[in-house]
Amino acid sequence: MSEHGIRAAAVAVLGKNWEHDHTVPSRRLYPHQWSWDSAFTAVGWAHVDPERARLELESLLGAQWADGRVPQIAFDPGTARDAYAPGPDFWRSAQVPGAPVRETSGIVQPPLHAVAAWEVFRADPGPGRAFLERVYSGLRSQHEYLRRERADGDLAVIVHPWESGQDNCPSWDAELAGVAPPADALDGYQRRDLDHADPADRPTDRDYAAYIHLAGRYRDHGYRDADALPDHSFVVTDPLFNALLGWSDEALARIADELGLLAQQHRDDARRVRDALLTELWDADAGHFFARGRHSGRTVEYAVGGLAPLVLDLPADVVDALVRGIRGPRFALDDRGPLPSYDRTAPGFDPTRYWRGAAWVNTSWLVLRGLERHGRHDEADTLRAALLTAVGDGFFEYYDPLTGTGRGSPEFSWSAALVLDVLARVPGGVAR
Ligand code: 9WN
Repeated sequence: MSEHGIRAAAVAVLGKNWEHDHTVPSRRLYPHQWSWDSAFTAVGWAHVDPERARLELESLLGAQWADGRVPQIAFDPGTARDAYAPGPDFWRSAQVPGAPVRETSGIVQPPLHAVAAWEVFRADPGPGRAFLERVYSGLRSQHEYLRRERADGDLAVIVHPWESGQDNCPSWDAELAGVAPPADALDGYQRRDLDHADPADRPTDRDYAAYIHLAGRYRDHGYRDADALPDHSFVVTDPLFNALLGWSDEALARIADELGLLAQQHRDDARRVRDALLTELWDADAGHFFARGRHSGRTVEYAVGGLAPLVLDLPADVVDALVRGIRGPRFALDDRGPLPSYDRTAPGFDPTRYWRGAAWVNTSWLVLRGLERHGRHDEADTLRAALLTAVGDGFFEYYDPLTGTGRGSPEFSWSAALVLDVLARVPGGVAR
């Protein structure tokens, strides 16, 4: 398909998934508003309809909690309460002091939102400046929440695999091994995802039992981190989550500069996250960033999230090692499709199961941005071509990295949105 055809098809997918003030990730599988999906989608909308991009981020921030957390899911009051599980009746946010009027889940997702807000501003600076004024304090308190309640030194922890955005990534297996859901954890629970997706692609029931158990325990502590975390069995420091925190700190600094506010704190935060990623999660021998569990220690799993720190300002030797990994057998960069979510050479690699091998557009887009930042234009051009090849047959939720076949939801919002961004950037990383 021509670039013109891809662009038109991507705009059509976003239009179909638009729901009064936000974009659903997928009409059937994910019929509400998801946190990091909205950030990715806003980046795409910025190229074709900046007003929708602004609405997307502002509607999500309208569901922010008083403590600053931006919820993983903001439920659409017009959608059936049982259309997605676990739904609002499981999370019960309405019973929590400080939760917004709109019902939400109680966990978070990777904080890409300040980056998205900055890109939305740059696409349309006229109305964009007032938009930045409206969103800045919410974005700042999102970061303050993570640093206050989720601190692991200068990094932030996640307390549920869903908070990573990479739900069943093998990097969580060791920490999840210590989670002991009761045998009846899924009794009375209907996995609505299996109504719409191939069970062979989705997380297993065993993983789901742990997800529900962990979420229920966190909820039963009133989502108060100080109460919940001391004996919480899943506490992980994830390189992707923290890379996006640091990247968004940089964006907050630019936003503060634009608004004539003090930006130095944000620059210091960004530097501290970068330095801590290098001292805490970088493995120079392996040439990869690895996640670390509070109980299980450092995992040696080569997940695509371990490449995400490329979006930050890194030393040249670290960039060189990451690029070698991208080109090597584990990620096998070529122009046929996105990078696998997990090491192709690992025994547990599964090319179609969600975050255990399946290739996603969003993580490749992050790596692409990182390669551009570091002037690795050959690899960036290959990845750009790979993304455009993949979506030629549709904006799927994920792709089989061995065959290029699209899988999961066929009209998936961030796949369309991020390809709009790819098309708007010429090879070499300069915006068109
Ligand atoms: C749980 C919406 C979300 C993405 C995640 C992806 C998947 C949900 C699920 O879909 O997670 O949040 O039910 O599996 O893993 O990254 O935000 O698109």
